[in-house]
Order: sequence, then C-alpha cells, then structure tokens
Amino acid sequence: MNKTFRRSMTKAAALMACLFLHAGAQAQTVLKIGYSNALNSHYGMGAVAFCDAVDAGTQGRYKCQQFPNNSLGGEREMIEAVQLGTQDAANVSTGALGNFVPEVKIVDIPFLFRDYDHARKVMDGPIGQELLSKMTAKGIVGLAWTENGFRHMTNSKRAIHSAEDARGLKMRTMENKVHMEGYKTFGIMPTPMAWPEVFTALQQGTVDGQENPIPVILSAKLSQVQKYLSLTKHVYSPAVLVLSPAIWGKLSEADKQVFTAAARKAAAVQRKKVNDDEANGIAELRKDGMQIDENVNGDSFRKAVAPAYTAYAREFGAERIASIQAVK
Ligand code: EAX
Repeated sequence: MNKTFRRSMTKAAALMACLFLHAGAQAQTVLKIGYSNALNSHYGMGAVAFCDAVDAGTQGRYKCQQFPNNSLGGEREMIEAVQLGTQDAANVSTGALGNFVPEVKIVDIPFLFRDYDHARKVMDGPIGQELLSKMTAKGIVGLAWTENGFRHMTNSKRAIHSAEDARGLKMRTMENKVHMEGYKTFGIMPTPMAWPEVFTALQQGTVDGQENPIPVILSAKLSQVQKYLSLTKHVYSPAVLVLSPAIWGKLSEADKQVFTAAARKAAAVQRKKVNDDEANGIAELRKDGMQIDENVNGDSFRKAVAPAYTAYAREFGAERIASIQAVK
C-alpha cells in the first residue's frame, strides 16, 4: 500500500465511525439554566421540573445543567447572557427585566394585585401572554410566567406595623424604578442593589432592610441577619422562565411545544412551592428568631402609595392599569 492510499483509507474509516456514532446516539444538547436561589427553593424546583419535562419530551435530546445560587451572576447578568446565548435559560424575577422590556414594568406596580389568584390569573391570561410576546423583540424568549411571590419587608431596626414605621429606613430594593418610586411613598430610602450582594449588605448594616417573598427569605436564610418581618404583601413579584433565541431558533415546532409546556409545568411546581412556603415558612422563621407581624396595617401602605398611581397612570395608561385590576 502506498502512503496516499493508506491515508485516504484512514480518512474513510474515520468518516464511517462518525456516521455510525451519529446513527447510534442522537446528538445531545446540555442547556445551562441559572437562577438566584438554592436548588431546593421555589426557583430550583421549578427549574428542575422544566428540565425533567424537556428531557422526557425530547427523548433525552435536551438535558440541563443546573446553576443555582447566582452561580452565573445576578439577574441582570443572566438576562444579558440569555440574549447573547452564552447562557441558555434562566428563571428570573421581573426585578431587572423592565430595564430590557419596558412593557413588563406595569406588573411591578405596588398593590396592583389583590392576591395570588388574581395575580396568577392575569399572568396566565391574555395580558400575561402579550407581555411574554414583547420579550421576543428584545432577544429574550419568554416561555411562561413563573413566580417569586408577594414581597414582604424585613429589617434589623424595628417592627413595621404601619407605613409610618417604615419611614426613614434604608432598604435594599431591586434595580426596579417602579418599585423604588412606590416605596418612596412609604418614606423608606430605597437602595437598589443586585441580589448576590444583599446578604452581606444586611450583615454589615449597609442597609437596614430589604423586601422579598417568604420562599426567598427562607432560602437565603435572611433570619440570620434580619430581626423583623412584616407581612406587608406590598407588591407581587412575578418571575419568568426565559430561553435564549439561539436555542429557540434551532427547535422544531414539536420541540417548541415541548419547551413551552415544560415551562408551564415549571410554573405550576414553583407556585405550589410558594404556597407551601407561605403556609409553613412563617412558623419556621419565627423558630429561627424572627419577630413577625402577620397583621400589618395594609391600608396605611395603600393610602401612602395612592398618589404614585398618578405617575403610574401617566407611564402605563390608566386604562391598562384598570384592565389588570378588573380581572376577577
Ligand atoms: O431571588 O433580587 C431579588 O430580590 C429577587 O427577588 C431575586 O429573585 C431573589
């Protein structure tokens, strides 16, 4: 055998091996999914449910690697990475999302939603669907609204029963203008900060308090650095399962349906965990030493925020706000 012949035989063998491998095992894509809470939190449980359903629905062609606890960065970084396609999926709150998709900011208005039933109905209905579709133009595929929960205030200074008690407290907020405008009417000093920095900031006293849903307060063990919890329920915090357009663009129609259904499954699992944490978390946090006010004077907060609704109406349209409030 001459050299050239031998070389082309080796090439042919390599090609055959390649083709054989392809026929034997389907190509597998591993999706990186990130979020800001622990694997056993509402976010983690939702992400795992999403990935299990995607795996099953695509016969193992798509699997996930979980990146809990801000391991891929804060929510702003994760959204940017999903746009770029350097991260495949994320479960994020709307905290930073409005800076990318201004239309979604409307759902961050304090005291817009009456309760969980109301919020979930709006997010799953035509208004929520329309907001998801607005993300596409910004390079984000919003698969389904998931959930963070109603936000409550914690702090290290004093019990907050009425809005007057909140006056003067320095509180970390998300990087969210709608929240900050609203919270100013409570007399607090809003200090925007990315979530990964919050525990240390509370520990070191850079801020007096923060606000987050029970599942986050539990998962992040904020009871170690905060004495007071008030169930202010001052704003609903939606979350969303987002996918990179780079992945979405590669999916067949059938796979797209699998991914969308998987995200809805994730939302159901996540909301169930929010319900469970709301039901059992208060007792746990009390056991951890927190002093908890379960009967906050909600009217004092609603009254305080009322004037801010003029600005919200100017920004989002009074009719649009009313159409959300009107959902029964
Ligand atoms: O999990 O930044 C925040 O406060 C958000 O609630 C975040 O999702 C925490």
